[in-house]
Amino acid sequence: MPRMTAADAAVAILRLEGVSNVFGLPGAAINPFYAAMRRDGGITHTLARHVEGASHMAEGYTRARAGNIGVCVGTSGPAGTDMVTGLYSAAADSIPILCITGQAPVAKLHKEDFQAVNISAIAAPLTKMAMTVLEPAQVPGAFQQAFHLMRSGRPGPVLIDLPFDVQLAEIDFDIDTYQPLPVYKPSATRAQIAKALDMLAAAERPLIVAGGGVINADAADLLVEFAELVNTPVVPTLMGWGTLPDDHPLMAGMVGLQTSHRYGNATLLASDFVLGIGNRWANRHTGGLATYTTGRTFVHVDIEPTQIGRVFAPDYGIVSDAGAALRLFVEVARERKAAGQLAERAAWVEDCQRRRATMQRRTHFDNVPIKPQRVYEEMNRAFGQETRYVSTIGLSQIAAAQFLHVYRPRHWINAGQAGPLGWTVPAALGVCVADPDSPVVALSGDYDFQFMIEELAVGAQFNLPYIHVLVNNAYLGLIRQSQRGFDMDYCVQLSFDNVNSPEIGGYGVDHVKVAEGLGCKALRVTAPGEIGLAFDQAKKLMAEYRVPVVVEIVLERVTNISMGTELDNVTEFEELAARHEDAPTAVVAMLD
Ligand SMILES: Cc1ncc(C[n+]2csc(CCOP(=O)(O)OP(=O)(O)O)c2C)c(N)n1
Ligand SMILES: [Mg+2]
Repeated sequence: MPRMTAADAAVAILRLEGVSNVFGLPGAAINPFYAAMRRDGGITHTLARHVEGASHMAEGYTRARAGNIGVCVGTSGPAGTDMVTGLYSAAADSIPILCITGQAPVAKLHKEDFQAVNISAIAAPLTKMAMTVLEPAQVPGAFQQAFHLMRSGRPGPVLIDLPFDVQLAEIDFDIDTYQPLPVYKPSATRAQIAKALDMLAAAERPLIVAGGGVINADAADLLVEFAELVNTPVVPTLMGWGTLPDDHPLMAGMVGLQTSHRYGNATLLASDFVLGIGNRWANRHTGGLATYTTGRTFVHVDIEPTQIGRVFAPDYGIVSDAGAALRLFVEVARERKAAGQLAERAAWVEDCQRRRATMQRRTHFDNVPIKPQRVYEEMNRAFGQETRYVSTIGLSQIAAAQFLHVYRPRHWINAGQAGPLGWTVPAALGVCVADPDSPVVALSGDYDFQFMIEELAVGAQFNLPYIHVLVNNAYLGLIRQSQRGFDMDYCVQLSFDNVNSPEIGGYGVDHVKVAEGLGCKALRVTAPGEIGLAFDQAKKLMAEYRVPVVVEIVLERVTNISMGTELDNVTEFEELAARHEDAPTAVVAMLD
């Protein structure tokens, strides 16, 4: 039997499970693992500047391509605790990442050894498995199980913690006969699908809600095929945005309190039946449950049995992988169509389209300082359908979801549930590593950008070019807006007079200088007419220098973005679009 260190076995398994990239940074307690990676030679390592950054890079890497699993590696103690936010973000959005940490030697774990922390206990509630491997011979099994769990059922992260002596210990391990464990994904039965279709057939104004589970199952094509067969409009959730292209005639708009469209909410409220597939009824999507559910019937399809009924009791629940369910939905719907048994629904579809063409928000403003709405209009003009957008949280993200367009799955890569500030730069870098060929455009508010700004150096060092649109209002904008309810503007200002950059007029941090200092290119825009030109210039700089290019857009300090407490109670702070010129890049032309 071949003998090798447990660390060598771990690296060999990573390779056999399809890992070719890892994100991380070494420390003494994880050096045996790094030595094994070096001996192997087949894994590309991206050196993060902050361990939390490595964990978000891993998440971006997973989310860019079906089948990818991002791996982040750090040493013992603070490296593991730094990655806890990454585990939370991945768990909250059902994204598998594998987090590998070094640890003090087994015999020292209870002796308060230097940087020994019980990371598997800390990570337990955020992971599908968090294990400090105490026996070297268990290392292969731990890794095999990790991949099985990450890929099975509801996807999510795993942490494996490797004590120093465990990594170095020699074990017997036969790489040649290693086999990944089978993946478990429950599948709906025909009878269940037929029943759900009967319920849909009985409805007059049905909708499909498509969640991130459709993307995780790589089943967007099936979703579109099914929606077309039954001629039923689709509401993508924030995590499911891109499952149906925004210009599809069955796109009904997004629903929710913040990241939503006026026509999406109106259509949901006008519906009498909702078929949710691979979604979680997130509270930013539903708002108050009475408003969301009263007067309509629900079917919920989810891969995780205990998700059915968690938020509210659906009229019917089906436990299934979204892809497996959609394959059957398509099959049974095709048979019913051939038998002339499907409802026609043209009037309802037209109704939804009419709302789309009339209930738009205004984006075309010529103000200086720039109003944020105009930025998204210019982004729609400048960036094509192949663009992958990356963002986390803030007024910037909320407005982006209201105004940008997404045409493909995995082209809106957003920390939808956890929304950790600082996620955007590293996640965008992970996406660039996974897909160097697609244009990547990240979007941050100034605070999100400042959180993990140092990761820009990783993009410069490893030549990971992308465009980072930075909308700067020198405010914790979303929190400023929510403080209106407390009648205060307290601890949310990011503005100050920068003694080195008086020309930026009290907006505080000189992001252009910082980005340049980290080895990136950066441009600043202060007038709406310059935004498009800056994007063109950024594309050229990116191609020439192969580094991240930051386009900072200086916004007006205070803009309130549409949001509310209930689907029927979203406050509009700006004048609405009245004619096409008010929302010139809307996918459906505004009917005056
Ligand atoms: C780690 C973390 N702390 C706090 C928050 C709460 N939070 C959400 S948005 C926000 C302000 C974001 O400001 P900025 O990035 O400038 O975006 P803006 O809303 O101004 O567009 C804060 C503090 C968070 N999401 N994550
Ligand atoms: Mg801000």
